[in-house]
Amino acid sequence: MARRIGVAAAQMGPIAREESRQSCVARMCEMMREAYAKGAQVVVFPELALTSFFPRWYLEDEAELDAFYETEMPNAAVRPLFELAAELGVGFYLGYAELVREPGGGKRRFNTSILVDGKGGIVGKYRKVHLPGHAEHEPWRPFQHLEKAYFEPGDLGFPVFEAFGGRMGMCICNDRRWPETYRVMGLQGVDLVMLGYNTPTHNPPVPEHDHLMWFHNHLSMQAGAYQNGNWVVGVAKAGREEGCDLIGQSVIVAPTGEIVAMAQGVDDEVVVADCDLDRCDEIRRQIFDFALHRQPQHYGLIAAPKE
Ligand code: CDT
Repeated sequence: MARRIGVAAAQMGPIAREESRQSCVARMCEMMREAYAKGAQVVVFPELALTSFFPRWYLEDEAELDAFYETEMPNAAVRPLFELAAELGVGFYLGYAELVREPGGGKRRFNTSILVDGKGGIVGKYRKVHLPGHAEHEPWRPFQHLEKAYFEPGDLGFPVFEAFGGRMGMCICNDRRWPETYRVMGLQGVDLVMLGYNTPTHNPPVPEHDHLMWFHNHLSMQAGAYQNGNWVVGVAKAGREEGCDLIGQSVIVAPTGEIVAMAQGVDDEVVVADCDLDRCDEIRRQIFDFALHRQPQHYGLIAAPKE
């Protein structure tokens, strides 16, 4: 039986600092309806899709910081999205900031995504492993990138979940630039990797790369798809958000590395592709047959602990 699924990349335009979660969820519900009408069975939303990208601000007030996180999922604000998913029979990937309260009063913070099935049930969770940016306030920057202060590295690895008739994987934004991300999921036979991103058009430490932001975005995802023989769906939060420009160009990439659908603008926008998961075999059998050709005895350094 053919393993085809309609996949939607639901790019979001900017989210203002004052925009409520209810408003974000209403925007996502509208896009989910559009995706469903266009034949999608699963919809991919961006990283940190319920709030503005708050790591751009140095926040000293802990209560102010905490307000950007979710302490339970689903919660009241997000429930309409889960209910619509169940009504339409459409699943989704959602990125959000997760706050875990520990019994002793401690707090753990993760940049998280979940995979929800067409019944509105959570089938998988991922916590971002590669956190970019810096841990201290750096006032010389035009905007901060404090992910290293506001999150700890994910502790769940790169799990793969049986859903939508195939093997689904997740990662988040900066993870997409790392070959290990895709390879660890590739070794588990992943068919489709979903990811959301918030990528500024300006990278203060290396402004000479600013004109390459769009190229590096696609380069990473196309390489990850081709080198492991899986589909990749990469979805932006885009546009001018609180004075900071974020790239768009959300894409759906085939296992051959070809872009089969791409968002045109930098606002809320849905693009859909009919993804044949069996196309993964074109690459996994004919080019990168791991069982036949991998030589892991030469790859030890990749997984060796850091010095
Ligand atoms: N959100 C996130 O991870 N953003 C980073 C910005 C790094 S600047 C090159 C990203 O990798 O897109």
